[in-house]
Parts: sequence; structure tokens; C-alpha cells
Amino acid sequence: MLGRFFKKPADDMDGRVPPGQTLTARFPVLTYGPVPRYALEDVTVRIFGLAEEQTFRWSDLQAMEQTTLTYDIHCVTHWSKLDTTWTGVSVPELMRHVQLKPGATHVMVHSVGGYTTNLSLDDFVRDLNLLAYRFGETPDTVAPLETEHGGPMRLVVPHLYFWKSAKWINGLEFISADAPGFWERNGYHMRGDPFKDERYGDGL
Ligand SMILES: Nc1nc2c(c(=O)[nH]1)N[C@H]1C(S)=C(S)[C@@H](COP(=O)(O)O)O[C@H]1N2
Ligand SMILES: [Mo]
Repeated sequence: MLGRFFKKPADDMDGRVPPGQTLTARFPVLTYGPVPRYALEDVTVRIFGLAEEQTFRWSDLQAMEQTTLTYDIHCVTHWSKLDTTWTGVSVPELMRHVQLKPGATHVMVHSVGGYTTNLSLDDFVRDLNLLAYRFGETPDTVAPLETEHGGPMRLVVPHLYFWKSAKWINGLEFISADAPGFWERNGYHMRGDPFKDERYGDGL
């Protein structure tokens, strides 16, 4: 069953590997639908819903503080990948440039092609979350994020299953109640904490 690139965790790696997960040294691609191709210069992130409407372009994002972080990622399809390195704008840094309106409690993240995923503001506005445009298997090999992995820019939310890390991000819609995104409507958990094994929602 386990492919040659996967290995069972020797132990729980000091609690780093969530229940039911297997380590991989590869970086599997999981995309629903076609892969869009456009340049970093053409990235736009539209802010709408319960926030002052505005659109960030690459030049706006580039002018913000840039952050490089190394951490583990966990996919609901049972692979985890340790020590991935990402460079981008942290969500708290981005949010310093966003004016929320009263009542905003959640965000619907939108991607080119129509993919969506929902997050509470508590899960969204965290120091480790990045709008990332560079990735490295190691800190020494950081390079522009490959198209298949969400390049030119994706969200990375490492504390939740990787379906929350929307690739080809182009919009943040602030909303007043939780609502399901694409996979959440199709049976995945509304929050998706890997350490709580929150894979599927109540509907399944
Ligand atoms: N726009 C978009 N973002 C997406 C997806 C997608 O299909 N479209 N798949 C999600 C899922 S289910 C996972 S596991 C990760 C996979 O990211 P990867 O292909 O870089 O491994 O992206 C997430 N973000
Ligand atoms: Mo996934």
C-alpha cells in the first residue's frame, strides 16, 4: 500500500506527526480542476464583504514586510511533510492594511478558477499564515513557487489540513458567520485540525 516515497513515522517525532498521517519526502500535487497560469505581476487579492473594498496588487504586497518560515504541512489525504520553507507576506502584516467592518468573524478565501475555503478570523490571522510566493524543500533551496503548487501565490495555513491553504489566491471575503467552502461543502470538516483528526464534517 505505501509507495516507496512514503514512510511510516518511526515514532511520533515528538508530537509533530498527527494521527493517521504518513511522512513523505515528495510534494504531491492535489488540485481540483484546471491549473491557472499567470505572472506574479498579475496577482491581485481582492478584499470584499465586511471590509473596506480594495485590491492588493503584487507591487502592494511586495512593499509589505516579507517573512520566511519553516514548518510542517499536513494533507487530509494522509501525507505530512516536515520542515517546508515558505516566503511571503504574513496574514497579520496584510491585515494591517485591511479595514474590517463590524460583524466580520470569518473569511472565505477565493482562488482563480473558483476554489474557496473558509476560516475563522482566529484561524486566519496567525503569525505562521503566509501569502506565499516562494517555497523550498529546505531553507537553502527556496525558489519561486511552482505553478502546480499554487504559484505565483498561495495561502499557507500550516496548523490546519492543507486544503485550507488555497492555491492561486485572488480574494478574501470577510463574512459574519461561518460558511462552507468548496471541500467543506463536499464533506470535509469546517475547521480541519490535523491534530484532532478533523477530516470529515457531520454530513458524512
Ligand atoms: N485553488 C486551489 N487551492 C487548493 C486546492 C485546489 O484544488 N485549488 N486543493 C487543496 C488541497 S485539497 C490540498 S491538499 C492542497 C494541495 O497543495 P499542493 O498541490 O501544493 O500539495 O492545496 C489546496 N488548495
Ligand atoms: Mo487535500
